[in-house]
Amino acid sequence: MKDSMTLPRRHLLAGSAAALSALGLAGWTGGARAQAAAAAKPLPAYAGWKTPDALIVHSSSTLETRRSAFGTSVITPSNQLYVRNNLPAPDAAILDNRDAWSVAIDGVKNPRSLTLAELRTLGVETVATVLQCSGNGRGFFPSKPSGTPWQVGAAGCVVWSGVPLRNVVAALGGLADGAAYLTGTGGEKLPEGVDPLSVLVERSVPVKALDDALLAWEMNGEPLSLAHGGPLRLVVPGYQGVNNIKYVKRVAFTSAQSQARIMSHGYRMSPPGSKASPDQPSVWEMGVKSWINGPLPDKGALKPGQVQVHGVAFGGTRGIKGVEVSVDGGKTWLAAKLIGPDLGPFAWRQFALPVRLEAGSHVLASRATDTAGNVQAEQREENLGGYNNASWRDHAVSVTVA
Ligand SMILES: Nc1nc2c(c(=O)[nH]1)N[C@H]1C(S)=C(S)[C@@H](COP(=O)(O)O)O[C@H]1N2
Ligand SMILES: [Mo]
Repeated sequence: MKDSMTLPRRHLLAGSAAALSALGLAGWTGGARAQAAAAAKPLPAYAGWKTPDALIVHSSSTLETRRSAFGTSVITPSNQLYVRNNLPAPDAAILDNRDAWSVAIDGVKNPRSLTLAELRTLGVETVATVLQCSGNGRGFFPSKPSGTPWQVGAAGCVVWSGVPLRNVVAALGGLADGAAYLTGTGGEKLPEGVDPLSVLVERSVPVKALDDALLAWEMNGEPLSLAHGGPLRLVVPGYQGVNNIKYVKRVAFTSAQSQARIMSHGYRMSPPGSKASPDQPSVWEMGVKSWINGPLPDKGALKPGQVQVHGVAFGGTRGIKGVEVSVDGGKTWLAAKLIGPDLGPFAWRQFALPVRLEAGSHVLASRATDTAGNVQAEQREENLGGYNNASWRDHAVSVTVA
């Protein structure tokens, strides 16, 4: 299943710049930016409360956080967080009575449905996780895979509150025999006249994910919004975004993976030139990755002198041991300092390194190492769908000092 293809914003910018130069106004970048903003798509209604300036609207179901909007704080504010919907979001009326939302739990000794009100009595925990679309970084693939050309902003670090799924399983007598996968089903209304399995958002992850999974009803200290899966979401810490099922209506412990197309053929690491198939690896656990959020080239040339190179780093299911920064495109590396609070293995860490930059152009890169010693790769793993891009070279930025 691919994101719908939309005109990248850089084309709008290029278009406006060309229009301005035709009018003899080339170089009047304030005007070019205003014109590009006017041409940008508006936020869709279900996400109308978000901050437009912080987001790139690829389509009504794909909103990306601007790299410059990540700033230097650890938590991504909800109103700046990316959105990705494979189906139209459900009607906002599902939030009218949150406590009445019910989720069916199958593949346990005593299967039954539980309301959100009942779930709240079974326990509560808070966990910070990186929520990242597996297509984040697809925009850097030279092969131009179909799908949204996300750069770095199909990701954020957010705080969830909800009940540990293992508490729910314990309350229902434990896992039934033969449970190999944890399968979550989204509660969207399916379009009519098509095979339900071709559109259903249903994903399976290995059952070991039960150790950390949460049924979450709050994000960043607020009741979960519709855009992010309210009233209830399956959160699988350390796993790619698609496995974190919004408006979750069923959780099943199954012996086989879901037959839904989004599981069997979508989100597979298919070799270039091949066809997606269920025997290829699915996008599950995230790998070690980092990127620089400043300085960025979009504000024009920097003045010679000291800058704070800063960014974020995460290890998927593991914490971060360290981050190195290069200001010469990866020829030499310096250890950056991990800054800010450590919110646990599933959150990202902020890093910073003060460096002096002299006049010229400089390629800034970052390279993270997780607590198991895995080092962020230089190259992306080529694949049909443009998934799992963690290449430090692809995520480098080039800045000019003058
Ligand atoms: N029910 C449901 N859950 C879903 C999706 C969806 O379309 N429907 N999209 C998935 C994908 S591909 C991603 S990247 C994340 C996006 O989460 P967000 O929109 O809260 O940022 O949700 C995942 N969970
Ligand atoms: Mo995604």
